[in-house]
Amino acid sequence: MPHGLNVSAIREDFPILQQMIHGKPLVYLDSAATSQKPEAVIRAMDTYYRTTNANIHRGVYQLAEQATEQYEGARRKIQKFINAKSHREVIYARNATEALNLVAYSWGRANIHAGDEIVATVLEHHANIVPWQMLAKEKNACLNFIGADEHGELRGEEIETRITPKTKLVAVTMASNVAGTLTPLKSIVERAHAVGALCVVDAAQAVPHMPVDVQALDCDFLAFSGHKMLGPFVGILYGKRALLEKMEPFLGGGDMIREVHLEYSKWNELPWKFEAGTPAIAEAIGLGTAVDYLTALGMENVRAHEREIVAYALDKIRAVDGIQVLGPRAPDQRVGVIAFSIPEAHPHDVAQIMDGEGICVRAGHHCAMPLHEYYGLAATTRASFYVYNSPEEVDKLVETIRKVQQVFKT
Ligand code: 7TS
Repeated sequence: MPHGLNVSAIREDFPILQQMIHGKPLVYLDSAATSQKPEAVIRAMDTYYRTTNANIHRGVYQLAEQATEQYEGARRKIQKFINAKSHREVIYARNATEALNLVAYSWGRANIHAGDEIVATVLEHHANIVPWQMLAKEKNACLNFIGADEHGELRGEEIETRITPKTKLVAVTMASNVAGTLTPLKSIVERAHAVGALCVVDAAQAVPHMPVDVQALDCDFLAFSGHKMLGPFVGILYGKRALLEKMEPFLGGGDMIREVHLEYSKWNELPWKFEAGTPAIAEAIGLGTAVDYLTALGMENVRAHEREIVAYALDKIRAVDGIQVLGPRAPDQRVGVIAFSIPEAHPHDVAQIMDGEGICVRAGHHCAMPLHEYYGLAATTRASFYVYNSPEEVDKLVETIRKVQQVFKT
């Protein structure tokens, strides 16, 4: 195995994959929406509730100290995983969406003014469009988009022309959840900084699938979701410390303060200034365990496995007559997401027939309506892959695509 992942051994770690759906083995091809969880993550959360459950940061008794240690320990694992300089740069959020909204609210509302430009791309998930639309509307700023070509690759020249001296913020995905495109992030960050703008990266489809080093990228903010990387429902915002220090809090309440008086309050230090109220403690601990699991597999190996499986799937799916596949042609330029359209069948019908075979795929616009509009498609069917998917499962997917074509043959 050139990539060093033993998929059949990995599958044994995922209890959910052991079941049958409609009498067929479950083939889970929707990890871009949420990944499955290994036994170790489920156990970490279960153990927390059985043995350690207490609120953090406030108790002096042993359980509370242990809970705090585990919650903060998980933060340090995540810090190391993305190579952040300090644990103070790693903020727990509800999900990637909330992490991006935190930037729009706390940084955006103080730093975007009338006439400023915010630049995003047509590849973005709604989570990296709508907060900027809201901000632009409130501030009378302008929201511009870098376009893509027919293969879902960003137009290089537009990185230069759209990001201008008026640009204050560039919001860009690292990997598209529909086209699968890996964007030229390094040059986008460099261009943003060259005009004095900041760059916020939506890495929801990248951090789970490849090594991501925030210092090497030099991005200012980076958001991702624990639930797409074998962990539970919790998200992360990375931000450069100097920026976070200057920002006002997002939500107000307990834990994010140092002092509260009736007339005024003083904020807590980083990262807790951005963590108001009791957080998702068990989830944070579970994410720490997911990071351990991925680290043990090796993120280079995870990437190599997905590159292999997506190359295999692209070949097989493209060989089917009359199918339209979105995204870059080269597997090196994409993550393990393949959205496709079978012209004679509606994606919901495709997904339903797939379900009958035990195959989970997603149908719809995948929270990327503008990208579908850009390509003149109302919806697509999407298969997405992760560490537990095998070539045999790709074969089942392709077999079922052919079955769909038979059913809808005119
Ligand atoms: N950004 C990207 C690129 C995503 O793919 C998603 C979720 C998000 C942000 C938001 O993540 P959340 O955890 O805050 O919801 N993507 C998908 C998907 O493709 N299908 O369901 C959710």
